[in-house]
Amino acid sequence: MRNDTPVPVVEIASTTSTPLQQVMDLLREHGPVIRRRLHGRDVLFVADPDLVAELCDEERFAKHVGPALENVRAFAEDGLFTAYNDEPNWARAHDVLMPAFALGSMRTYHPVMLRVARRLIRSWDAAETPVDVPEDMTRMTLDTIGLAGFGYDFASFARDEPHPFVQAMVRCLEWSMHRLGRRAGDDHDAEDAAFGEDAAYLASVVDDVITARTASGETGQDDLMGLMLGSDLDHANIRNQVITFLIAGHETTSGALAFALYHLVKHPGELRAVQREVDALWGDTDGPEPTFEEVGLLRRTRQVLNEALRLWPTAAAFSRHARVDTVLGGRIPMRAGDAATVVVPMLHRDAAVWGDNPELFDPSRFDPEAEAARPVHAYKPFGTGERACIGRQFALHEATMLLAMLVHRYRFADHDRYGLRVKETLTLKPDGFTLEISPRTERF
Ligand code: MNH
Repeated sequence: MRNDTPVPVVEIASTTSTPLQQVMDLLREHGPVIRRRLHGRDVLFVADPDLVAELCDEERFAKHVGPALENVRAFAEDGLFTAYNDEPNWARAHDVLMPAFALGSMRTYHPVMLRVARRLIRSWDAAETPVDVPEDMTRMTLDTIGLAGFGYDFASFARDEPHPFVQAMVRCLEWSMHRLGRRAGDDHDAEDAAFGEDAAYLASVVDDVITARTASGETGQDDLMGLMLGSDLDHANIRNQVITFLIAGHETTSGALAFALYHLVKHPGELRAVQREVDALWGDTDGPEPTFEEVGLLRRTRQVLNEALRLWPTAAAFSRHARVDTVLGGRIPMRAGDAATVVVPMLHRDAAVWGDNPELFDPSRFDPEAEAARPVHAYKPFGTGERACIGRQFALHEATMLLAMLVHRYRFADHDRYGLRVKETLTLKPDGFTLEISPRTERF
């Protein structure tokens, strides 16, 4: 794009239930940077890799808590994800919790992750009907973060319906997303009252989690809860962190797993490639006991997840604001405080970076040589800089192990020829994706 090309201005209301995919379409139509006039606000949406690289410069830009995250603040307040950069509790909690996410800490979580992976397998072994993939991935990731982070068992596989915490959380996320599309003058009292009840319920579950832990006397444990109870974080902030981690710690990982299975089922050759990898490791062992080190060896499986997160990064947008008056890309003036939103799925489809078939699912894009040849800011499923995802290693360890165990154990049948519908609840999931499963009888 020439340097003096004006930024297209688009005025289209957002009353859709898939606002992110609407923005993706607008970027496809108008080019990789647009200004959108939305309900009296002006939002700059960016997918151009050079502009995103500038937005990732921590000297000039910082995380922006935009309207969407402001709405999430209504129930997560100053938790890590929604805290303002200069809110003292962000740095305080970040310092307290960082050690729990160092690569070495994953070793500590490994046994719990394995235990919960087994729950999913037991449930799938017993399942007679097609399984609901996103729902079961959510059971798995919620139980994992509950147990690994807080020693609390949601026991999701013992329930027919998703845990009420999940239901309330999804409604809170939907409320915060739909609130963005509100028009002035409409009456939303009933929605807001229902939201208030859900938010209060989330807080009450979290208070139970905290009480259970303090009552057990095991406050010295070095998981997230132990670190926080042993710190000078106050009760209100600990509650906000627990809500934050219970949500951020499972919702996106389960979506990533569901998309990965979706792509594998649609690309049998890629499925065979990961099966070959796990068979080489575990052969005909019926119930392998993956070790921590083995998960690190599952290169192809990890590449499948990376590629799933390229096409459908489950936390699909993040925002940045200018620290000082500046000019983005030499042509877009921004005042200090002005914000831009990175539309990650479109960044991840840029043809100059990803080649002329960016829609194609191709895990070999994450071969080490291909990765090394790419600009560093071309792939951003976990955000950027100081406020990037703290749980990245956690998510990738958990998801890689589970995906490997599933492809080792099951054959998958795309029994209803599923056509992808991406559901948006601030995060992304393949809506209504079910699979018929049976034991694998022959291995490579
Ligand atoms: Mn996570 C921040 C994506 C898994 C906890 N996460 C972010 C951001 C993205 C993101 C993007 C930055 C948002 C922004 O800039 O506004 N996170 C993901 C994805 C997965 C994921 C795609 C899984 C796949 N995240 C996890 C897990 C945990 C977690 C697992 C916890 C165990 N994430 C967080 C927290 C933050 C965050 C906490 C906020 C960090 C901060 O601002 O200090």
